[in-house]
Amino acid sequence: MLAASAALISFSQEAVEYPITKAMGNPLFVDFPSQLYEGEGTGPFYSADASARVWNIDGRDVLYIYCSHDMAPAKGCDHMDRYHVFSTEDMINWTDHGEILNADDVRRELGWGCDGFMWAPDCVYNPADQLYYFYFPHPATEDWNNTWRIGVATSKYPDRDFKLQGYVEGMAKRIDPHVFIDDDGQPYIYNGGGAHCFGAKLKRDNWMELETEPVEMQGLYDYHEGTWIHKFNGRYYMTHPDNHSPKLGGNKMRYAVSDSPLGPWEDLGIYMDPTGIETNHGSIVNYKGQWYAFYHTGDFSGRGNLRSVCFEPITIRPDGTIEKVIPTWHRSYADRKDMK
Ligand code: FUB
Repeated sequence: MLAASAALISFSQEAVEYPITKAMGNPLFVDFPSQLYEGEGTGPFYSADASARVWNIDGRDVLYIYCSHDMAPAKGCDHMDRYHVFSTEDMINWTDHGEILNADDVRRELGWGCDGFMWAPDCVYNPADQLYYFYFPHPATEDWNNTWRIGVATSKYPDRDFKLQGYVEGMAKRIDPHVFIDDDGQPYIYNGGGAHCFGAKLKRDNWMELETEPVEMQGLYDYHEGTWIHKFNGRYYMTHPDNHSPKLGGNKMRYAVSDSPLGPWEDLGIYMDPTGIETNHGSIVNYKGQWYAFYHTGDFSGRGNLRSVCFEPITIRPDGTIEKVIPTWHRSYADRKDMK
């Protein structure tokens, strides 16, 4: 039923000019057009795995979303073959800056890769060389489950002109790269999946090379994938989806704290209830003084593999605990005019 409602949204079949800006609420980005997977025409833009980053651009704080792109028709997560970048300055008007990278680019320019499988990415800014580093998980061959690499592309801009550089050698063959830069400028890189999470230092003068061997993070509870680190009052917070069963609503989002970016971690429990689909994956960011949790749902499509990024304002209490978030996915669905 939900999928049929979503299909009522129609888009122009003409070539799309980027950037495009539209006012929207949860679920985000579905009002933007998306190409179909190996098909003619366009449909709603489905997105997942949001990495939210705030950068000062020409004196203005701008929030960027680097996320993966669920392509319709979906076949599991196999067809996710490209990335777009989004931004906002008011959490209402969102800009789609267009595609920055796809799986064909990786195969053509780096000589490895496979169709699809451009999964949860991240992006950070290196002030030393004034480049944005875009990290993405992608298999080296069609044997996708055993050959994951963490690819890297860089750009002078946060939203365009990314050039593929290679991959981070020595990482675990797992997904969902995340880079955290500590206050002293030291970058750390994480990835994980299949209940294991790894972290390592990147070289300060080369953000594509490891300074230390990846070590498995200790003390996490029911870790699934989707590592995200933020710092609050001098402590390190890791948020991640757990393994909560899809039959019971899907992944919950948990958090753990540490006095070190590489743990050991102390689990502090759940900060977000399931969103009704198998996976969740998100990020936590402070924008203009307000903390936000980004996550994804399948509420617009009714399909677990045609997801939509959403966000909720959250409260981190003075004692460092996070007030539990009830995702507004039911309300956002009911509120949509085109669903009535
Ligand atoms: O989007 C593809 C995969 O699904 C991501 O890499 C995981 O975190 C899960 O959200």
